[in-house]
Amino acid sequence: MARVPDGLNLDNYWMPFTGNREFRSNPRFIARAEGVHFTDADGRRILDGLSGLWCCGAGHGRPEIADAIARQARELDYAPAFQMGHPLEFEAAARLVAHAPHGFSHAFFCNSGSEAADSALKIALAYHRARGEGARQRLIGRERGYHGVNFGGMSVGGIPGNRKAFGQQVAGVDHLSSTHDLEHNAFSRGEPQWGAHLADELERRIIPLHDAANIAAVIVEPFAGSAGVLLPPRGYLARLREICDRNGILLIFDEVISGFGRLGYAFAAERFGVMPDMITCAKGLTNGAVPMGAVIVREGIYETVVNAAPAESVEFPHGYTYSGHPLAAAAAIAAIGVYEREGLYERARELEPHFEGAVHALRGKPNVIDIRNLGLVAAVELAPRPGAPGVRAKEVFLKCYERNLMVRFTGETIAVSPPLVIERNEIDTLFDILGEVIADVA
Ligand code: PXG
Repeated sequence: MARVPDGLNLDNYWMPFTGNREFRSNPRFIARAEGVHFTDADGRRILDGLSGLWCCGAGHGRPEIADAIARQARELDYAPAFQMGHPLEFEAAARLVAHAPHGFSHAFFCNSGSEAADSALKIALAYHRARGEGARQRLIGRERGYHGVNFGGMSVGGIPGNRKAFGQQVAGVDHLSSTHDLEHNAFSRGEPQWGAHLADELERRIIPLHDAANIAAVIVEPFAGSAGVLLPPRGYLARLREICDRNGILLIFDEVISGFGRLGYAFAAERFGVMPDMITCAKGLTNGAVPMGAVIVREGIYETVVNAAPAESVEFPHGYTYSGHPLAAAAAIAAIGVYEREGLYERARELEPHFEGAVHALRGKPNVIDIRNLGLVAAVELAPRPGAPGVRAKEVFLKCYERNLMVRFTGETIAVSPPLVIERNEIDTLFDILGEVIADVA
């Protein structure tokens, strides 16, 4: 069993999304991180196969980011977020909008991906109301989608385990079907070929049921991350865009995971050549160093909401004490600077073929029923152990950790998405360990 740091009291912390009892029986403590490695409380170096939790694309311990945060903490630790401004939040918004695809104009700041999702949904409702279409209140998500844990995001999300304990959801929500289909798409390299027509369900089932005039927005992840790396079939997102356009429905891409280089571009929207009306992001926005989320809106959305309200009113009564927090703004500016200066998105594109080859080399290992990849994201899906769903993947996760590799498990799937600064030989090490462990766990 790994060491618990001396004298540490484990009695009072209620851990998020964690088996609290299991953790205490087998504690795993991270002490430090640098580059693509963690160091645990025992001094073991552990290869970070998931960029933290999909957030540290530039690698850990970046001095540029740490220095920017430290400088800012000394200069201005906090400024009131409402009715007052500080220069850095405006600068961070300008940098983020410039970093986003052409046609986006404003960024609204919050502190997490969950808050970004709920903020985007509220912007959609306010936007339609400002245009005199206040009946547009229905929100459409997708089965197996994840948009965080707040009530809006949970409701449009489609992971049953995240919803069933909480009963009441936001009303007026419906869900598209998931695009995940092993029968047609198992072992696809890159975007799966089959399934663009699944977008038509919006027009065939959902719009006739609710009436387009009542639908505010469709929110999807360009690829579903938390549910196990479910990739969009080729042409699917473009078709969703067309249907939304024809029906006056806003399209929101939740890019909390797919943003900041995971797919080799600042945002997945660019990679797929499909522009949503809003992009939500978080995680990589500060390289994970300070909590921060954002909603980036297309030209016209801010103007519509703001100009519809009386002069000198608070046009959009929504925001957080820590929206645009000085430390987060400093971290975001520094992180975007690192991504741009070091060309990390191009680097991810260059590494993609090697990464793809390395993960698909695990085909044929015991119980591997699918391997999928795009950008620097990959997943290996395992057959469930009869009578014990999910246990096999969890065992793989725990055994990888014992062998100095951090991956993520979700359901029957192992997800991998290392920092963009990873080297080719480290990619090889990552998949060698994963392959050995999958064989061991059989
Ligand atoms: N949207 C998406 C698409 C996400 O992936 C959130 C919203 C919520 O973000 P916050 O910052 O509120 O946690 C997320 C978060 C995993 C994993 O292993 C994924 C997330 C978080 C933790 C673990 O798949 N995604």
